[in-house]
Amino acid sequence: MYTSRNTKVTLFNYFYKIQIILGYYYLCINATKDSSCQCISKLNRQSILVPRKEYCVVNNIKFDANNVKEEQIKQMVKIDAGTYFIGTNNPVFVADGEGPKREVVLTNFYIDKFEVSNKDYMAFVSTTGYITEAESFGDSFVFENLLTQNMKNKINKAVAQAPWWLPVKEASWQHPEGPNSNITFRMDHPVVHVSWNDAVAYCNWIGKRLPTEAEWEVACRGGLSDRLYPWGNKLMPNSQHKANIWQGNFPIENTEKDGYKGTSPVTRFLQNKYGLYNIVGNVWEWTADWWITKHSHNQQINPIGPSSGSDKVKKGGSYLCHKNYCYRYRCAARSQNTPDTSAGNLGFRCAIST
Ligand SMILES: [Ca+2]
Ligand SMILES: [Ca+2]
Repeated sequence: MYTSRNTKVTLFNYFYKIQIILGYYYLCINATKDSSCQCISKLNRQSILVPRKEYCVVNNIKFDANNVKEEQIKQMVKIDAGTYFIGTNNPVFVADGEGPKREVVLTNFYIDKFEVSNKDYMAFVSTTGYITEAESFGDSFVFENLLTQNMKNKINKAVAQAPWWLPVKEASWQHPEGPNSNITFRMDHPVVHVSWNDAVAYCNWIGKRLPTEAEWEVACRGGLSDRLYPWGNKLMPNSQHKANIWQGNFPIENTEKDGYKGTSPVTRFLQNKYGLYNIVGNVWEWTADWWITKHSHNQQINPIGPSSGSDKVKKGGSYLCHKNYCYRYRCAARSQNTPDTSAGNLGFRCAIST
């Protein structure tokens, strides 16, 4: 399966050179429409011209917790079956489909305590030889201020309306800021530059799946109701940083008051009563659902989102989020990317059904 993908690399790259131009035009148009946030919600690759194999159709697969190794279960928390609320009637970004507040009924599920780390992903790649889409395409998006001046001097393109996002050649999960960077001292940090397809491939390999958006948000809320964050409504209770986000004047000044300019270890910020870390902040997290912005007010049982679409839902915001720029480190907040998009602030965690 992985070998057949490798044979398409050359073709990907050929068409990519042409389509990246069209891609930036697309990004420019859409960024102009949505001035409320220029995170990476509009950073989408436009270059898939050959049929690709899905590793699975997540929503149609039944997973059995008994098949997942015991040590894996220890790294997860069980969310009990029940009736919960997701969404909000006080949306910050109405166009994102943060509302309305709506009732969902979920069956038992487990979700990872931590974002999937570089160490985790390396185990997958070492075993399977998997090639991520960033590696296939030959580049990925990196936040400018994480690059050395030497690297920036080599790049003459940037994303319209969000010029701090640069397409960096050979940026990948093993080289987050390009070929001269590495993850040697970041093995406990979240894996980044992984597309939705790359995330699904990992989850399948380890016997898990991506959480649905409803599962992710219920997990985020930690048993609280009508709260902004996993721990409550106050961003910094007792003056303590609860998440790895941006402090300072985005995008030119990052005071790093939470201790991190980029990613933090996946074990760093415990955020709610369920025992989840970095469920908001650090890196955005892919969910299984296709993206829509119109939601029914009616109660839904184990909702899995629409059956098809062009973008996948991501949740939680990242180390680049600031209230004045991308106030999306809230449980109800959401954004989207095409399944083949990757960037330096986008990762995932896995779930399983019971
Ligand atoms: Ca930070
Ligand atoms: Ca996160």
